[in-house]
Amino acid sequence: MPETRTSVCALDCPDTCSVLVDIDTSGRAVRLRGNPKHPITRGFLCAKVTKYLDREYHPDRLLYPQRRIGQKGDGRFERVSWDTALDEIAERLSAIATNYGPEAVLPYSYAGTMGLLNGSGMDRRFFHRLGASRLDRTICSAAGSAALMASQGVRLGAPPEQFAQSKLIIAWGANILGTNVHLWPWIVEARRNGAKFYVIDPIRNRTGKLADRHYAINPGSDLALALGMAHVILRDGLHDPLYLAHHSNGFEEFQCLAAEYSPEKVARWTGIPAAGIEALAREYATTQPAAIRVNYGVQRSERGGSAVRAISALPVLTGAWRYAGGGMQLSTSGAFDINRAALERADLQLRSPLAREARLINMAQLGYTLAEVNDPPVKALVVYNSNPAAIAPHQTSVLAGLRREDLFTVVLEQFQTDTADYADFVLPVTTFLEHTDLYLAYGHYYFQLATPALPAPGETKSNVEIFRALARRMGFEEDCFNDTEEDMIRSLLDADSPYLRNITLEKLQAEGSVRLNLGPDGEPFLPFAQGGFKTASGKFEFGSETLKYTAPAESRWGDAELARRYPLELVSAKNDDSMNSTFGNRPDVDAQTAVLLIHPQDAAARQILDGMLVRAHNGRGKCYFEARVSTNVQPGVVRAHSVRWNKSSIAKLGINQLTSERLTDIGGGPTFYSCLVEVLPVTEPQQGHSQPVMSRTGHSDTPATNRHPLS
Ligand SMILES: Nc1nc2c(c(=O)[nH]1)N[C@H]1C(S)=C(S)[C@@H](COP(=O)(O)OP(=O)(O)OC[C@H]3O[C@@H](n4cnc5c(=O)[nH]c(N)nc54)[C@H](O)[C@@H]3O)O[C@H]1N2
Ligand SMILES: Nc1nc2c(c(=O)[nH]1)N[C@H]1C(S)=C(S)[C@@H](COP(=O)(O)OP(=O)(O)OC[C@H]3O[C@@H](n4cnc5c(=O)[nH]c(N)nc54)[C@H](O)[C@@H]3O)O[C@H]1N2
Ligand code: SF4
Ligand SMILES: [Mo]
Repeated sequence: MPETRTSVCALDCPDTCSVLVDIDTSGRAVRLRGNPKHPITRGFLCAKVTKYLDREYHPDRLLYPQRRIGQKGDGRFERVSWDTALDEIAERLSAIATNYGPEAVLPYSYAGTMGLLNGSGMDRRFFHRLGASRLDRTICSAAGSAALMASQGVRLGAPPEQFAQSKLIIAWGANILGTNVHLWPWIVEARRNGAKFYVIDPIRNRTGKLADRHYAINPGSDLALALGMAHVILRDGLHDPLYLAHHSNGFEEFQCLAAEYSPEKVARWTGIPAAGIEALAREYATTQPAAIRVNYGVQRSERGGSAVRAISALPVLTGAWRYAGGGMQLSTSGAFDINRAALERADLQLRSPLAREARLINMAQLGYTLAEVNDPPVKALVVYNSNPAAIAPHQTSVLAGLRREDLFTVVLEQFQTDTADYADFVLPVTTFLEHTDLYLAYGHYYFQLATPALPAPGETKSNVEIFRALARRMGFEEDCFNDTEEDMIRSLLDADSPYLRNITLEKLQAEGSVRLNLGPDGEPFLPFAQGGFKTASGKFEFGSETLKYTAPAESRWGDAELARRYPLELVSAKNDDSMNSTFGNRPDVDAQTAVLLIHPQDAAARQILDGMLVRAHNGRGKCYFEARVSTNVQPGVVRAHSVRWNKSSIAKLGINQLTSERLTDIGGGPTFYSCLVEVLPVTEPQQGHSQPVMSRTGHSDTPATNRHPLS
């Protein structure tokens, strides 16, 4: 009988969709659809996950454990049994822990799956019990999260449904159509009711093109813009004195600070004319309800944390939090107030040979860590839910580290990624359609349970199963290593949180998706309408002492010598049709991520024509692209979509050859979008003189760059 099963999209996306899986009589899935009954998914999926069955049934899926036979990076392996793989891995990890101390083992994972069990469950228990180094998972949202924690004390935001009631919506470094498409229908509804929609983004992307106004801000200057807007609001007395008096701390200092940021001054940093800043600030302050959707694009630059903090001050200044359809959303994840201690069992570190809390290693500095950290050095790396060889900054140093002969590397993967090519063992894992997990969301307030919709192919296992089996091999005897998925869910729900009251495994099993308890039924959830900030003072903290603006050192207004040598700012933002590097094996995605947008003026100055093969380089490395001459970027800014697989790129050089390991102002996040480069045409010597090379990658199905003489 054909049937339809329900699942949850596990990709790192704020929308966390409820997915329907149509299955034919032979048991094969034939279609994925958005669940029409789910209040956020509302019957549609993004284009990339609509096509996910291609990935599910792809002939390149990894199905068996493999052991390396070639050089590191070659990607040559032999098939081995699970017993052989697990025995050998357990033996090597034990030996390394004994010889160097358990902190010589480093887990490396991010949000390849957002599932709590497979993303921060049995894996964490395993590494805590071992006494392994702890990984500081900063690669994405650390700066913005630190900002929200400092100012609001909690990561809560306006619910997406309420955007329909807004009269003014600002997408601030948020490519909503590409990365958060389920918010879009509410924006459409709001606009139908007369709302204005503005976008603040250095790039004119699909979202910017559909806006009433697009402010092409200089990369990394958002802190200045937010202060400039505050300047106008306060100067013109458009603030909400009652809200500020009751619910904020440090307002007087903030007022003094903002006074220094006149629109004229801010215009020079941001590239937005003073009159535009004036108008935007006044309109924002005098329109209620007004909502800001700020996404993580803003915080990937040197002053990114402070930028988010200053932006979060705007709805406090105007009292926008009072209204349904007002306020701000960066993340909603703070409402999923689960019992992390029970899920992750950090206490097991005390039972490890280390007998204390292990050291913390910043994942945004993997290259540095593998080269320099020496107390003890990292001797084993266990990678899952991530592809650091492609996605981590300063790729030359990351790859040098992965190539180290004395580094024992295990990679749990669905596909043979760039990172898997460097593994000593590759272990095949299930997809979200094949395992049980529980999903929180960072763009809405529904908790969702997924049980397997499809059988696990070949010998694939979930992360949970693999770490459970490894724990047994290592002789870890604690009961928690026998926990079933259901046991784990019960323990993480056993939390002292009003948001989780009455949410049980049984309820999740019965309903699939459960709205958190956010207050009385039928009443809008207004997280900060009456204050209720979760800082120590219980008030919004302006933190003015941290908000003085200076341009990012790595920008056209920063280090002058650097900017002279590398005069273009590279923004390597997300690709609409993929998910970081996850779909990098798809030819269409490969072509989309092979392109560099460059403004006609910058192209002309360098004799670059549309379609030409170009090289972007800086002091750290280089990467080749097909040039697309376009006014969707401003002069001085170039844009490439992330993240192409290294192995599909010319000379196997990925975009993160160009990015640095410099960290953000707060939170220790990476600064992917503070990146200066120079771009030049690639010329080939031909019959005595140089000829520019036309790239053929863009529109064909096979990445022609693979065939290029430079590869
Ligand atoms: N289709 C798709 N969806 C995704 C992903 C994907 O790869 N593809 N990745 C997922 C992940 S991991 C994340 S973290 C989220 C991220 O979601 P977003 O934060 O929306 O994505 P980004 O592309 O990083 O940045 C958003 C926008 O910020 C702009 N931007 C860059 N620098 C600046 C700046 O200095 N100031 C301002 N104002 N804007 C700036 C970029 O041009 C981009 O249009 O998306 C998730 N969803
Ligand atoms: N230049 C540049 N670099 C960037 C960014 C950028 O914008 N520009 N964005 C950064 C950001 S925001 C992020 S979040 C990171 C993302 O970087 P990563 O966290 O590495 O994310 P992905 O590239 O999507 O790779 C996730 C991998 O997890 C695997 N996977 C999926 N499900 C499972 C599972 O259940 N088990 C196991 N073991 N594996 C699974 C997938 O097959 C995939 O290869 O990249 C960062 N790097
Ligand atoms: S990637 Fe995002 S929008 Fe696409 S199906 Fe998954 S959760 Fe939904
Ligand atoms: Mo991310």
